[in-house]
Amino acid sequence: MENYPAQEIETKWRQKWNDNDSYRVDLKDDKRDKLYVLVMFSYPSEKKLHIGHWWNYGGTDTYARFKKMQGYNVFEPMGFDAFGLPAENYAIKHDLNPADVTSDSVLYIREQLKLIGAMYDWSREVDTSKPEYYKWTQWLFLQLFNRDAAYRKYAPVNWCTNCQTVLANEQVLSDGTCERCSTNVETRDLEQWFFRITDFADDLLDGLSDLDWPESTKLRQKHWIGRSEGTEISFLIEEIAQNIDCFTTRADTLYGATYIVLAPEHSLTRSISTPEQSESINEYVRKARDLSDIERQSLEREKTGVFTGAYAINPANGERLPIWIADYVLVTYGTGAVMAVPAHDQRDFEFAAKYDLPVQWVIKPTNPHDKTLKDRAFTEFGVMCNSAEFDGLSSTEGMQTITQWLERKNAGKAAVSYRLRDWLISRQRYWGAPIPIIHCQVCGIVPVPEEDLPVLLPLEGVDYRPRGTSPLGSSSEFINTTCPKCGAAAKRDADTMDTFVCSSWYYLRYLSTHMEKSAFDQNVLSNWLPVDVYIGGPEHATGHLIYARYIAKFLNSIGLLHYSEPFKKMVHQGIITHQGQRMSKSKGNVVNPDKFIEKYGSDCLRMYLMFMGDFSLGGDWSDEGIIGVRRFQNRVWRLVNNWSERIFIEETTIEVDDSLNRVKHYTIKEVTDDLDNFRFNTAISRLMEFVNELYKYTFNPDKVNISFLRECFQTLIKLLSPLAPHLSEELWERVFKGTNDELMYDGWPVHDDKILIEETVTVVIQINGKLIERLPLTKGYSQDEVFREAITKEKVQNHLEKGELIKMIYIRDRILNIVLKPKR
Ligand code: ANZ
Ligand code: ZN
Repeated sequence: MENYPAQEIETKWRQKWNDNDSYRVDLKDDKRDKLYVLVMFSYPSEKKLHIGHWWNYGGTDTYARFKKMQGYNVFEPMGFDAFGLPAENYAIKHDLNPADVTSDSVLYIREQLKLIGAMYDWSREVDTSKPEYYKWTQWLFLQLFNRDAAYRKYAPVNWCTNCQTVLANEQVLSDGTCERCSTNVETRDLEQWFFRITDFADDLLDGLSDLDWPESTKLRQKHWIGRSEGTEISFLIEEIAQNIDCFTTRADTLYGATYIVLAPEHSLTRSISTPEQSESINEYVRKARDLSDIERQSLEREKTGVFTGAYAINPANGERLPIWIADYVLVTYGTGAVMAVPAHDQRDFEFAAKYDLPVQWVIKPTNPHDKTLKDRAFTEFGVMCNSAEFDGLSSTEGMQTITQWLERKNAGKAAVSYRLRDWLISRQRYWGAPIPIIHCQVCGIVPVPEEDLPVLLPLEGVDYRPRGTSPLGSSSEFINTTCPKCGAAAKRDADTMDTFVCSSWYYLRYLSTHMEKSAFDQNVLSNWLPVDVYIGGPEHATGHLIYARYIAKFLNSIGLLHYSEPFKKMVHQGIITHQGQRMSKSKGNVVNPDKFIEKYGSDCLRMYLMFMGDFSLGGDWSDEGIIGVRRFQNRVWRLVNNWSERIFIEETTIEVDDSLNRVKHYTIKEVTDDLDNFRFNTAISRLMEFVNELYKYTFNPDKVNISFLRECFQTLIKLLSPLAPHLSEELWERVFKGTNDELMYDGWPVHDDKILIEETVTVVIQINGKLIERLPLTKGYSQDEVFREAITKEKVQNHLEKGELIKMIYIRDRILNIVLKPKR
């Protein structure tokens, strides 16, 4: 029997699926439960898909196929996040037009995607750079604008000198560089467009608790939102009779404040500085601009600052505190001013040491035996001291008592601060959705009327290269218009929207691609949302995943969506490496999928990737590894084909093999559970074991119960089908054609617990090498499960009491060896 002829068969099935429109989804089907399986769409920057795309698209499709066979009406769409810097920067580098680069790339990638053999319903593709799509992105902007949730503000913003555009905080990495090009990001004062995401800060936090997302991702969002409860305390500057309000989370340290720090950009900076100081202050303020907020807050950076010459009064003890300016205080957080407590805040401590400012200890450890170090701040909670009538209160009591006391004196109040900033969405770049706004000298900012959408991005006549101002401004045809309100000559807004606006709602458009009169179809949405499973990288935790949640909450708040959490369950794919390293062109270790598809077939590539490692952890690619999977596929191919002639001859005299029957049910149970949890690698291992058993069973054809073997083959092919769809369809057709043409709709196998339970094994419990117990247990118990059984036995308990458990060694279904260290 020949090997699996991948090329021929895979082409045949893709053609067939295409001709039969096999994967068109009926969104109105109400007989089956819906399941919306969404994978983050691709952005076509350069032509090719790489192996990483195969990893998450292949895995996602395996899950989707499995669920479809279980009877769900599965919707698994695909599209293109086509606007934005990746395509644009690539185009500029190669002196091409971003629109051409994008459409070429989409054409090419779409064909590559088809090779995966995924169940994409291409009639529902979205491309965010097409007017049919961005018309509705602009409509979304107008919905926000009309409710004052999109606004323009002159503010200090992140500026990438290489990309020559502003960036949202979410696009600046923790080392202060641009996420796209790794250039240092600086601060500039510019008038820009923002979305009021901060209005939903609490909703975004509260919503997290109901989501079935990886805890680490929820935590990252929580930190990013950064809700912080504290106190705002007023320090009076007598000379100008004005207060400086400082936000603190440690009101209990008020008596330890020895100076005040303002952010360089604070509005009081200039009015309080004495003439002698003002030159050095101006210089300092200017320098602070070269850094992004993120860099300024880095704990490793050496603190710098300047004294203003002014003082403010501590409301608690009347002390005069010098007012400094330092860049580690951000104008955008809290009130932009800090009461510095060097004894109990490490940044203040370092600053005070450098500029020789006093340190006053006002918190001591709760346990009087604990010593504090004098060469660093004591930042923990403790007991108040050196704090007049508040001495002896715990930090927690102190924070409350001091806050109430300040409230009575009118010198402070309880306050909440958030790290989250409003979302800066305008970009000084060409390749994006134009902002649907017109600037009129008479009427001011005027929204483009909805019926005039889309505001088309001109594909010709624009010098699209970035130059620090918006390229669209260079097109007089685009920029000059008339005011929709008064008819006077006016100018269009020349900025485009951040691509994350496009991707904040694309999952809604998939459900309504054909709607011309509105962004989405409410009826369909109400049946199909939320997305049941969303698959994508964890790097989106504090970007796309927050933006999309925000937009859903906004649309919900204005009655356009019936739900406010778009993605019920989130799965992150891991990263695949090659030769132990992340793939990159510069290292020359990028694996090109095409070559392997040609050689081994698409199913083999998909299955090898899934076999390589845990889906959410990733794995290391090896050229040899794929051969192992190829061999397995050939084994299945030959086994089933070898029997295809004989499989329908009834043979009744031979009994069903109980042990193989148990393997069969065990395989169903495990593979089902594995696929449900994106554990593709272990599912494949189980299938390999099953195939080994089938080979053993068929070794002597005279002892085979044919109808039982037939059942086993059916089970095998079905379980294999989500992992190797082409191969499985072909085998099904060859062997079972007529009984059931459409493998996919024939249902997913179900195991019988009764058959499994009968299979018991005896697991020996050893303690320090001595046999203590023999336990009859169900096959397949994990170490934990065996241990749990073992400790119910008295003999085991008695032994365990004599020593301290150091480790356990478990040989599946045979021995659990417990190693104890004797107690003294
Ligand atoms: C006095 C103090 C004493 C503070 C102490 C801490 C410890 P989170 O938890 O992140 O909200 N802070 C306030 N506004 C700031 C700004 N704009 N830029 C930089 N730092 C700022 O942190 C709140 C604490 O960060 C505040 O509490 C303040 O320092 C500082 F023993 O005030 B604290
Ligand atoms: Zn950049």
